[in-house]
Amino acid sequence: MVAEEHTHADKPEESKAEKAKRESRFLRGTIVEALAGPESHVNEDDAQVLKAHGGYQQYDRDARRTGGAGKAERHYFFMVRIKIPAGVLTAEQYLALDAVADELTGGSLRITSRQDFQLHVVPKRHLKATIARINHVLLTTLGACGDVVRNVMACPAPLADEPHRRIRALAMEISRELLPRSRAYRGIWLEEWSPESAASSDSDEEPFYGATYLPRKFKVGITLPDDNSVDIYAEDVGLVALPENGRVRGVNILVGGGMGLTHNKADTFARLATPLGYADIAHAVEVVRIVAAIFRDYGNRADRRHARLKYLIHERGMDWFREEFQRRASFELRPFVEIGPLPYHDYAGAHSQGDGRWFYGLVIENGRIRDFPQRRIKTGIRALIQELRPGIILTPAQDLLLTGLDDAAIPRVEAILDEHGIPRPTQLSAARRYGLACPALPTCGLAIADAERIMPVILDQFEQELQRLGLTDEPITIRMTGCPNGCSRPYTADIAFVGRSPDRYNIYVGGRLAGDRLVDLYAEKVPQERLLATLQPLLAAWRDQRLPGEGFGDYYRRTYGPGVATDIFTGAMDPVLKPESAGPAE
Ligand code: SRM
Ligand code: SF4
Repeated sequence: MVAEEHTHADKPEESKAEKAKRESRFLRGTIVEALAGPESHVNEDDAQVLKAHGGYQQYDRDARRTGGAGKAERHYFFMVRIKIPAGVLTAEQYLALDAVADELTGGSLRITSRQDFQLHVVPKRHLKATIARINHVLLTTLGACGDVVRNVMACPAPLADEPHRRIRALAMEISRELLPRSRAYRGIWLEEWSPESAASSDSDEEPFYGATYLPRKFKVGITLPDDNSVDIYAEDVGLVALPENGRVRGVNILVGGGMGLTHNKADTFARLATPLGYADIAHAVEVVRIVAAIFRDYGNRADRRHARLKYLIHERGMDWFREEFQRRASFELRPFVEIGPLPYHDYAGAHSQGDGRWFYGLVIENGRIRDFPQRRIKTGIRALIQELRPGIILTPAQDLLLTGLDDAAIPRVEAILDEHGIPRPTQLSAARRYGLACPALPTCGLAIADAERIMPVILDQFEQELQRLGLTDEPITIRMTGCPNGCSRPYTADIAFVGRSPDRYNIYVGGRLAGDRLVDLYAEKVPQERLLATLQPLLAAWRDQRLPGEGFGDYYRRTYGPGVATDIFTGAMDPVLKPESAGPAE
């Protein structure tokens, strides 16, 4: 094994973001001064550095639309993301976050598509108190955003067997191992600050990351062969732990997944992660460290649009990557073990944990926990957690599992849901259970169109149509994003709507819950009110022509061909979805 390298090979000119990181003195920037200043926002460089602390500067996109033009009139606030490895937290931690949301932010808690929580609409004057209070209950925002290893996901099922326990523990170990080490976080948010204390050290405190951290975000997911709810093929590095006689012996390693693409930029694409090999479980942390280190050393630092592992692998090829990996590894990489399509579970409703206890999966539409006029979701979940004190696991589908419940708790859960007007999971259609939408407008600075806000209406329409066709209970995944960055992982769904311009969407079809297949572009720039009408003929054809049990995406593929990137295992084709990759037109 070679020593850790920081070669930043082939180093052309660095991007603005690289410069901001380099000059930040290990994530300090001038955040302390900016927090103390009278403005409602921070400068561009500090906003960049703040991301690694878990904070995103945003502004009210609705107000900008209706208000006057120009930066000065923007109504700024921050989004704070809490990094929760494997999505596991305690009742006390939940209740503390619930209170912080009410007292210091816009009031909602939002479960993300990576098992985190986000607090939205945090005014600058409340940033320090918000982050400090999160830390007081032993949670952190460090590394939740920014150019570092992001939240490490793991299959959320709280089953009491060794493999499930092992992968949860592994997610936490990888997360700890690759957390930034800079003392800036503590100095800025947790100590009595002064410019001196927060700027205290300029020495190299980042043995792994170095002064400029990674070229961009880096995502890790871990699962078992019986569940793909983490969307393993969308990760920069995905580990599928393979049990033998009840114990995890090793991991299949997949690398180079990613969803983000840009409309009209043919050199950008979504890519499914491809097999690298198999390693003993004892080497799993080393595996992730090496893959991240190759990205650190060779990733594109001049053009952020191409600064993801998937582009590096696409450009240099898997053979180069495997060789580079092996050169750095202390062990021999073994051949990838063949695995079939991974099933998918949303864990809704009551399930046995296998230790005499139960868990109960709540379906939270778009992960948004707040009170709506008819459905008092925030109050209801708080009441549940105050009374039952369960364990909590957030899922990659923006849902929440209450864990460790005894027999008597299940009827109480359902009674409390009923009291607060929250539908029981069993009352929801499959489309509603499996649907995902990103936040988009009004908080996301990159949104082109709405997603979370209109998804409930879109699902109402699809539910009615699916009911008319007698397909209400068929598992189908419909995902929506306000732009092509892919935050709700649209490009592996049965059906995806991706914001193309305000109120218009590209429609993609042909993925499936197993997450191992990319979609085709089916129709472009469809007005929001025509989304259902555009898909109606295809839905009807699915009903009429499908094989027994055949899902929508599978029917589409059988009928219209394999599309761009279906076989990730043969390596015959690089599994990418370019912005213009079109399937058969209607
Ligand atoms: Fe994302 C940027 C929200 C998961 C790909 N994402 C953003 C930002 C921070 C917008 C920004 O840069 O200003 C969004 C904040 C909106 C808001 O108001 O909250 C945002 N992303 C989210 C969340 C909250 C969506 C959700 O519905 O839950 C998810 C937070 C995850 C977390 O807890 O860490 C979220 N983002 C994802 C995923 C899915 C995943 O990781 O499994 C992806 C696709 C996978 C991938 O990374 O390729 C994703 N987000 C992006 C991208 C495109 C990256 C790229 O390679 O081009 C951006 C844009 C960027 O980074 O410049 C982005
Ligand atoms: Fe924002 Fe686009 Fe991500 Fe949606 S997909 S949260 S609009 S960056």
